[in-house]
This record gives sequence, C-alpha cells and structure tokens, in this order.
Amino acid sequence: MIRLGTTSSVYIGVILACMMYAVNSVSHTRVKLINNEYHNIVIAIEETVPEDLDLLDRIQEVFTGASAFLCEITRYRAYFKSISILVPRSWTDNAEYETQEFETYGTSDIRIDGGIHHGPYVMKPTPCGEVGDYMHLTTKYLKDPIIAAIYGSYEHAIVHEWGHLRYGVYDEYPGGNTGAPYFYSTGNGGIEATRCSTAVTGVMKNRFTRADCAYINNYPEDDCYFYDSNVSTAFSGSLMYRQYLPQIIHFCDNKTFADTAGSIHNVESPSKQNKLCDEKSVWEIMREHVDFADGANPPRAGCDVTVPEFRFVKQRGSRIAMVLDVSGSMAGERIIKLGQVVNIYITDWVSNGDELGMVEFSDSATTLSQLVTIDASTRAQLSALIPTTTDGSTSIGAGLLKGIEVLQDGDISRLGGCLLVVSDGEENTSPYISEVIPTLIAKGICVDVIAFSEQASLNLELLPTSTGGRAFFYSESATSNALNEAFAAIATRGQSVLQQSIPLYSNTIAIDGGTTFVFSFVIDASIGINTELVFNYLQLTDIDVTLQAPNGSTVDNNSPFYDLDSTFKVLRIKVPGIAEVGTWNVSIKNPSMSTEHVGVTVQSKSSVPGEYPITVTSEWSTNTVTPPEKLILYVTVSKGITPVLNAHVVATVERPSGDSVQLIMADSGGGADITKDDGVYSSYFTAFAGVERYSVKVEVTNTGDDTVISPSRVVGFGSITNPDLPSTGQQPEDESTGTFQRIANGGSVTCDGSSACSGLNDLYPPAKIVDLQVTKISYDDRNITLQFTAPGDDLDFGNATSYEIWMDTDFSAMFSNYENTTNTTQDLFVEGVLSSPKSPGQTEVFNIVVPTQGDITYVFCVVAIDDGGNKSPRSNIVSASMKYFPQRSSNLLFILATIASVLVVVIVVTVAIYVIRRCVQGG
Ligand SMILES: [Ca+2]
Ligand SMILES: [Ca+2]
Repeated sequence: MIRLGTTSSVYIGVILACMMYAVNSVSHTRVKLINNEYHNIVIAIEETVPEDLDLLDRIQEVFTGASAFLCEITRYRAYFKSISILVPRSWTDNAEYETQEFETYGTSDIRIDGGIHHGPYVMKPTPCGEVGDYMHLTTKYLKDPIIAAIYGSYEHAIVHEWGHLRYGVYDEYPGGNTGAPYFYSTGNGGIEATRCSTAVTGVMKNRFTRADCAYINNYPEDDCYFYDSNVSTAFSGSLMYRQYLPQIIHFCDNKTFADTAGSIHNVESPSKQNKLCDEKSVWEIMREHVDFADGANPPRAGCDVTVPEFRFVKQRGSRIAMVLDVSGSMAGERIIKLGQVVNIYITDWVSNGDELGMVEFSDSATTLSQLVTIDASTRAQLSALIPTTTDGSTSIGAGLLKGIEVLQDGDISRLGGCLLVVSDGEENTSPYISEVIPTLIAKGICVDVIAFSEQASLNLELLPTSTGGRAFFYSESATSNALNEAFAAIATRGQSVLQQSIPLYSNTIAIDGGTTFVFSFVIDASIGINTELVFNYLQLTDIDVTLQAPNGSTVDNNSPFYDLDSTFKVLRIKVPGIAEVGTWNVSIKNPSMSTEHVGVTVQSKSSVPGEYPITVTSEWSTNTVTPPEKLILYVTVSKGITPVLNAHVVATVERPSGDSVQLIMADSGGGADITKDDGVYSSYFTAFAGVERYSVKVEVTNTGDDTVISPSRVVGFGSITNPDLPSTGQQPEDESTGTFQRIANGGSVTCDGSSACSGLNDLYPPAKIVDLQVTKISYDDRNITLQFTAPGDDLDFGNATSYEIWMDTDFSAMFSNYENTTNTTQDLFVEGVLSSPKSPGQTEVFNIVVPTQGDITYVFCVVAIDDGGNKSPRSNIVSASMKYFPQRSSNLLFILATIASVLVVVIVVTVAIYVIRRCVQGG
C-alpha cells in the first residue's frame, strides 16, 4: 500500500497559468518557484525498474528531508512544494495513481534507474546559471543508507545536486569529472588546496605513505591529497564543495553577504565553478537566477512547513493531436507530401497505446478524428482520414482551439497532452496564435511545430517557446528530408529509448528518369529489430527497390516484406527478425521518363530487448536568437547513460540564403563544450545569413576503432571516478562501438533582428577561454608553461587573430581588472606565438620566462582578439609558484624504503577499494 502524501491537483492549473519558459536551455522542465514553493517537479522511475512500493516511500522521505534543508540553505527562500512521481507502465494499476498530465520520463527533472553508478549526478551540458537537464539517482542509492552515506546525508547530497540542476552552478571540488587541479599557488609562492571556502581546514599528505607531500616542479606530487577535517565546529561553505562534510551547511557567497566567515567564496580556487562562472560564488549566481532575480521570492519568516505534496502518476502512452494546415497555399505537392508523412507517422512511427487525434484547419477548423488509442485497426482508420484537398485562408488559432478540444476529449478540466502543428502560411484570419497561447499554457499543453516552407509564419515559434515544445523547419529544398525527420523525432517524444525506432539514414535523393541510384547503410550490433526502410515519391510510375543484406540475400518487389502503397506513393520494406550486422545495399530504380525525388528513411530498434542501443539526440539551446546572444547546438551520443567518445559528429546547418554550413562537433571541453569526454558534443553557431529559420541535421559515425563506449563515465557529467578515493586502476575498459551510423534532426532556430542576423557585421568576439592551465613550472629556468584550447574569431568558429597574455604577482589585481596588470610581450616566450592563434579546438602551448624567483606567485590570464578587434572576456586565472621547494631526496635507501611502503599501502588500499567498489560504483 502506498502511503500518499497530501495530494491536490488544483494547484497545477494555477501554477501552469503563470508559467513561461524563462529559463533558456535544452531542458523542458516545468518547475517554477512561486511564493518560495517549487511546483511541478517530476521524479520519474525508469521503465525497467521492477515494481517496488517501498521505493515510493523512500523517495518521499528523502525529498521531504531535502526540502527542509533547501529552505535553510536558501535563507528561507525556496523549498519543494509539489512533486509528481511517475511510475513505469509495467507496474500494476493502483487506484491511487492519478491521470498523467504533463509528466513524461523524457522531460522529468529527476530520474531513478536500477543502474550501478550510485553517486548522484546531474546531466548538465549548459552554461553557468542555466538549468541542467536532469538529476540521476539509483534505486539502491535511495534504499540503502550505507551506500548513500558515502555521498553524505541525503539532504546534503540532494540539495548539492539541486544546485547543479536548478541554479546551474558547478562543483567546487578538484579532480574527477571537474578536471580541476588539486592545488594552486596563493600569495608569496605558498600552496593551497583547491576548495571553497578556505575555512575548511585539513592537511596535505601523500595518499599512500601519509608522509608530507613532496614537490616536483614546484607543484605537489601526484599522490598528494588534501584531507579535510570534518570535526570543525564552525559552520561553513560551500555545499558545492565536498557535500559529505557535516560542517558544510551553506552555499558560498561574497564577503558582503556570506552567512558566516567560513562561507566566504574562495575566488582563487581553480574550481570548475570559478572557471565557468567568472569566479563568482554560488549565491552570486543564484541571485541572478530567474527564481531570485530582482528580489523575487524574498525570504519567509522561517522554515516551519516544508513537507512537499506528492502525487503518484502512472506512465501511459502520449496524447497527441495533429493540427494540419489545409489552406489554399498547401495545394499541389505540399498536401501530397504532408499526406505521405502523416501516413508514415500513423502507420509506422507512433507507438501502440499512444492516443492520437487529427484536426485540419484553413479559415476555420474541423475535427477529422477524436483521440483513438493506436493499434493495427485504428492505424488504418486514421490513415483513411488524412486530408487530401485544400482551400481558404489561414487561422492557426482556430486549429489550435480545435486541437485543444480533441486533447480534452469531453473533459474540460483535463490537462496535458501535445499538439503537433504543421503550417505553410502567414496567419491571416482570427483567432491568432497569440490569443490562444494563454489557454495552452493554462492547460499544460505542449506544442511542437513544423514550419512548412519559408512562407510559414514566424509566429509559429511562439508556440514551442511558450509551451516547452520543439520547432522544426522543412525548406522544401530538393535534398531535404526534414519533413520526415521532424515527424520521426516527434514520434519518440515521451517514449522510452528502449522502444524507440532509431533513425540511421535519411535523405531525399534526385534520381534521373530511367536510372538507378545505389546507397548503403550499416546495421551495428546494438540495433536490428524492426528494421524498416520507407520510401516516398511523387510521380505516377512506382519506384522499384532492391535491398541486399550483408550475406547477399535480397528483398525485391516479389518479396512478402515488400509493401507498396500506390495511393500514398509510399514503399515500405520490413526486414524480418533481427537484421544482420554489416553493410546493407539499396538500389532504387526510377522507371519513369523524368527525374523523381525519393525520400528515404531507414530506422531500426534495439537488438536486445531491455538493452539500450546507441542513440543520438540533438537540440539547439533556444528557439529564437538575436546576435550577439549565444546560440549553442548540443549533440548527445550515448548508449543509455554511457557516453560514446571520439565519434565523428557533423552538423549541417541549412541557412535562409540556401547554402549550408558544416560544423564538426567536438566533445573537447573547450568553447561551448563545458565537459570533455561526457558524450555531449557542443558547438556555438554564429554563421548567420539572414532573418529566418536555420535547421540542422546531424550525422554521426565511428572514426575507425577510436570510437568507444566508455563505462567509467556517464553522459552529460563525465568521469565517475570518485576523486576522493585513490585510483585503483580497475576502471571498466572502454569498448569499441564498431561501425555504426545515426542521424538526428535537431530542429530549427529563428534569427530575429535584421541587421544582427545579416552576418555582415562582426558581432561575436572569440569565446572566453575556460581551460587555461599551468602544465609545468621550472624553478631553475624561471620557466612556466601555460596551455589552453584555441577559441575562434566568432566564439569557436573561424580563426582568432592574436592573443594577449596578462601577468601579475597579485591575484586580486588581476581579478578586479586584468588591464591593470602586465601585458606580456613575445620576447618573454620561448614557446608559442602571440600573433598566430591555431584553429579553434586545437591545443595552444605558451612557455614564458618570468622575471624573478623566490617567495612569489605569478598569476596569468589570456584574452583572444579577432580581426575586427573584438576581444574575448579574460580567461580563467591560473597561478604558479616561483618559491624554492627542496626536491625529493635522492638517498637510495630512502627511495627503496618508500617503494616498499608504497607497495604495502597500495595492496591494502586496492583491496579495500575493490571491496567498496563491489557494492558501490560512483562519483
Ligand atoms: Ca562535452
Ligand atoms: Ca568575430
């Protein structure tokens, strides 16, 4: 029996009415802070987790505790108020489960699975201050307090993760996925441990010998570690540092506002937080967040009532109403193509159990089908209702209102569901989009739009922007298959990846009359079930296709798996069983006299039920952009939560000018990519060429044997090596993906602002360098080696023109205004040329001879400049000590003794770690 919290559905309507998607990010969260209360939090349990009602109790206990602590640490400004817990479809029905509204697994805020990486983490590829995608927890973490204790108390750990997820701040501890060094040099050549705040006391010792740390090249030896004292009675910060330390109960803040002397932010620490957030403290970022900016949600009197209300919802199929434009401008090829893709969507891509309805609109709207639950017979019924005639003007608002009616299915209090709007025109008849948006928001309905041609109203994008939907654009260019790709992407919304059809190949191919076109695609080991090829064409003469498997066997028009629909002009070939791994060849013959444009889509599902295939998702950071605002494209390549590294990721951006730009996407930790090797390949886009829509298609393949699945990492986070445990050298090994290919349509983004979008003015400076580091210090030669990733002319695109490397001996001078420090000149460098930056993404090395040795610390920053004289913001600040440190003794006996003691400790520690890791994998 589930012990329900106090539940109430009334609040959701109220909350959604005030909700807009102010948080600019790939996240589709609906969380909103109102009167200090967080509403609409969704905690979703992954489909493969077995039924477990105790788990629901544990979730309530853990989040109730975390809510109270969140209230305290936010100075009485925020706590968890309404939480929906989404249980898998496979669990048995329970009268206490309420109707699913806006909640889906794919848009949930907190995801729980039965995985083995028990350390809580947040998938967050986004810039400082922007919300992350989701928090990941395991069932074992929630249910086993011994495992959980490794990461500190539940409230400390959950609120630490909430800091990442909601406020967009980063870790302040060194090592592991943060990539931050363990030590830095502070004033007068002294060495400090990377931490926040400096009031957290501790000792520096060798991990293995427990002896004082030796110094090599003026930096503590590799095995040197800072052991925090956890017995301090002074309450300190920062919770984004090691949250398991009991004395840490604050977020750090600047000197003026810090809760205690022990929670004053350490601006000198080379943490990920400082690198990516301009050395600002967590509270300084939080005060700029939409939840608290401009005095929003001022403090309450206290934290007496912080128990959340929990609602239990069982996951069901999605509820979608298609809203199709049949106005006069859709006549001719447009309505035929729309009919084809809707037919393919209904027949092949929507899942059994989903509910689907259909509306057409011109100057008014008509319901073609109420919601029906998808199965073999309803697929055929719905296909028969696809519109084929066009007439009249365009009222998108009328279509939306009819779509809402269909989603509500006779119950006007019903919330949620999604509309899929396809339109090719300017709205010219009321009601208009803007008039309907408040209703859509109030009813929690999301709207995906497909803009069909350049003539489609630019107001369409208001719909996804204000309702959390997605925008796609089909340019009608002869080679674009974006209409099919958009429907395929929308069909997977809310679907578990385990059930999804994975797109491998998508193209529109022009084939001359009487000729044959040949192409091939690859089936890899992670896919193979329900492999299907779909072809759509326009002419009267049917195309003729032959498919050849790697073993040479063929499917042609005599085969039972060859299904030609001459009415819609759609040909389907379904490969029976599990498709053979390897290269499949396809030949398409055009028997007619004239050129035929054939749309081709190849999809397949996971080859092993319950096992994740390699998937690719792609999304822009926003739907609308005005330069010099930054626009980021994110491409995620993973197998479940395990990232795929070193993949070849090419994004082709179709521009209004008609020509396209290719971006080679990198998972390098430079530029827009904030974490190296986390399976998220991120890149800025700056090559605007007009006010209009930009649409992106992403193609991903392996690069020889270098492309690997990396089980010691998780997607959107990076390495899960626990930086607070010595490395055991027993990390699970990377595994080659073999040959594979995937495609994804990342949807469209609209550039808004005629001169800003023209591309004629250089509006973008080089990107801020965030990975400046000191790689070597030589005391004897007064020599310091600096390294960083080259930015570009426009953020990370094109080549920058020159660098300035600024130097000082006082951190605070550089922190307050780097231009008051010394601008170094080329003659000081023995390696690196200031006037010739490398291509973006490449590693730059500069080796400088500094003026003096002694009890002195040098600090540096780098600024990149483009050909228009635009300067990047200054980089992160790094430090290097020029103090004299005695080098390690060369006494042979000492060395032998050290080796012996190290070996003993290594063996003991390795065994201990192995025992711990048997039950706990985490970071
Ligand atoms: Ca990355
Ligand atoms: Ca520029």
